[in-house]
Amino acid sequence: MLEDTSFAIHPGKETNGSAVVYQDIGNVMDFYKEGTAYLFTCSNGKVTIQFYTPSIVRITMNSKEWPNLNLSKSVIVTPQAVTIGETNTKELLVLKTAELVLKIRKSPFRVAIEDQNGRILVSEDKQGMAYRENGEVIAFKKMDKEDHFYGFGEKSGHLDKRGEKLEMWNTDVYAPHNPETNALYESIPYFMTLRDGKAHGIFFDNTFKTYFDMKSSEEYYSFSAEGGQLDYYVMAGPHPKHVLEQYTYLTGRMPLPPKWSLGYHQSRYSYETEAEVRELANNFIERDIPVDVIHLDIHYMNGYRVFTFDKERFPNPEKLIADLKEMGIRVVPIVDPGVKKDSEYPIYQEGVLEDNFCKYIEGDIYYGEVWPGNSAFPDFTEERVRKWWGEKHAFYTSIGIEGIWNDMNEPAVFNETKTMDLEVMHRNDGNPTTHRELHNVYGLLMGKATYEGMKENLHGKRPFLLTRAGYAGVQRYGSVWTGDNRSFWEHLQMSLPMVMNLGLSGVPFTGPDVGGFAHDTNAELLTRWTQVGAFTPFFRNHSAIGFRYQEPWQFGEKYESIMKKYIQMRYKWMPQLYSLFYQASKNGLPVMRPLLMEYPEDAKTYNLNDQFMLGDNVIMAPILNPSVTDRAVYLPKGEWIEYTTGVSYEGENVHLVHAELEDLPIFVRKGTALLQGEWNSNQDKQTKTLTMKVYASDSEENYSFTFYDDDGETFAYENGEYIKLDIDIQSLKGKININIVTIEGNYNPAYNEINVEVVGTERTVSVNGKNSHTIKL
Ligand code: MIG
Repeated sequence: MLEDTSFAIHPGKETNGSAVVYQDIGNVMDFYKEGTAYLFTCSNGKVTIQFYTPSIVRITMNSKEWPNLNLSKSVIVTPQAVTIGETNTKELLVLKTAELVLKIRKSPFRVAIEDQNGRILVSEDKQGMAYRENGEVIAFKKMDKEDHFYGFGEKSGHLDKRGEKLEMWNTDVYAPHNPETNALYESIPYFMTLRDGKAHGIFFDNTFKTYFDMKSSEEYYSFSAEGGQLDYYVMAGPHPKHVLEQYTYLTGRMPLPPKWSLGYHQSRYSYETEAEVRELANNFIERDIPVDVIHLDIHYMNGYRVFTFDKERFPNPEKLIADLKEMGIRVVPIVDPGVKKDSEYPIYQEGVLEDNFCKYIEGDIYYGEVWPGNSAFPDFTEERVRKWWGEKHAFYTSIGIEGIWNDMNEPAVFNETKTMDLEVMHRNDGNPTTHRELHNVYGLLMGKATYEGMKENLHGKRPFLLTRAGYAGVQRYGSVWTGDNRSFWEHLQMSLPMVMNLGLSGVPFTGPDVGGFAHDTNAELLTRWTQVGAFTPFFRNHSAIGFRYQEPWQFGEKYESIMKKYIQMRYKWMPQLYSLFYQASKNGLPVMRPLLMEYPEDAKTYNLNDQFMLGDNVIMAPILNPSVTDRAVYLPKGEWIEYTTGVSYEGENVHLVHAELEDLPIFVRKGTALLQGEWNSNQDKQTKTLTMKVYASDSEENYSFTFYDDDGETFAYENGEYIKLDIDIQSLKGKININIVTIEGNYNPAYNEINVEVVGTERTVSVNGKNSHTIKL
């Protein structure tokens, strides 16, 4: 029965005019505090409010019973002991921490959240929190004229999602990846709102199909789910960087990846034989094109059975892997979740006998058609099954494999719905529930099983995981590529906001298939894309069966030499990149960022899609169109130097820059510094000469940054085997003062000093007060 507080809204043409009826949560009848939670009994449901830190609050609504606060697959922390001030009047309950003020109106129940300065972060629209008889839950929030929305994980379209309606449902989308294709492989129901230079975040931790609607109204936006609880966290910011630190405090940060995984990856669906892989590797060596990883797509397996090699195509994988490793190249094989139904296949036998596959409630195994034919799917929602799957990876690690590529883990199934039957009942560690509820976390949990299993099997070496599907928190296990794009200029363009929004969603290690997956690429597109790829966090060239091969040498010497230059540049920039990855592992900040992250006060950055930053001081302005050699570049506040030409540019200005096919415009902010290594050879990728380029400023500037390094492949850094320098740089008239604020760790790198090189006008340089151009380590 719906009470009189129910209301109807007309979300627009989509419903053909028929109203959708929601039940409002109603009035607060009673509330009390228990432990860290405030519990409210309302006329039409129950609500809890918990503070996780002074700047993070969680609100959970359940229409029937007390909210279950232990369902999260993403949140890895519990509430801290936060000091809360409390003022209770007849109309209002005010809860105050050092960072947040919650004004809870009682009739009807509505929450307005402000920061300690009275800045409103979120306030509920007149409709508040509500639900429908079909189980849908929804929150309506007021939308400000100045609100801009970012994050939302992996989405097509532009950076700012105002005016969009987004759906979260992990989906294998071979085509088309159009601007309106918004359910893709990853679902990260999280976003950041930027309003007048200040930011806050909302994480809607609901694993059902969810929607975010910033389109239907100019007065309010909403987020909703097909079922479950309305369960969301508000993060106070106020800087976009704070929001990301707060969000990744909740959902975790990426562990330091192995350094080799930051190199260039070459892939193809598929390199089909050992001979082909050897020839490919030789090509890289002979041409002196850097490569760290060759991926093996599904053809390496025996009839697409995971944890097998095809004996004819790959007669001696162990030898292949050892030989490639000598050449400085690692092999990463693909592993899909589908296990072929074949009673003579050990993985299938074990899976059935040990009861590890997803089943219907009645007990029948769910079978779906995927590459191996009819297949069963491990129930990754169960710890026991994750362990089993993880242990199976000894098959790979025992022959020298250190990285795994998880595909098809939405899970994708070749049928009408593209996925598993929604009625399948997952075990879910003792809390059984349907695939409808857990669909969006299947990939995350496969990633967890794989990463943890690989880590265990590698005995101290860092595993690398590449995963297609995921949910909030996926950064704890792997890197993400953006799936089956196509060799279109439009897809090169779209990859920038896509990767930037993934970065704003806590996932720093991402990138698209460079050159485009489906469709035939062409020389110019591949060259421009490789220039961009050299600076995206994940850098892999991958292409589909039946389309043109797109290794860097496929289009002749002219293009090869340009691509080679940029792939080598990737390695020259490795010390800089690795230091940024270190930061990401510490505070969750993305390696590749939109400009708005560094310049939130500057409205010109709010929907700047065709430029990006690497860290806090470098702007890339690639050419993203065919036959084009000029483009406009917006440079924010400060003075900038173009990396290759050394030309200076004024900030807060749009400049027209020229870039021939061999040029990628890169701008470094004056007053800052860049760490540069060198390219030696595939067999020897270690930096031996480390240079710090200081971009001298003419006005007084201070810049602080951290340089980090370690062995790049083990967990020895956890025991102090690293080197970390906090460096301050002061640009003064005619002078650069470098101060090593702290130096930490006992790792001995191959270089024993950092050479300081000043870019710009002549300066005297001092290190810790003494005239010198070297930092001794
Ligand atoms: O149904 O393994 O996105 O990268 O090459 C296609 C074959 C399955 C989809 C992946 C793609 C991979 C391909 N896979």
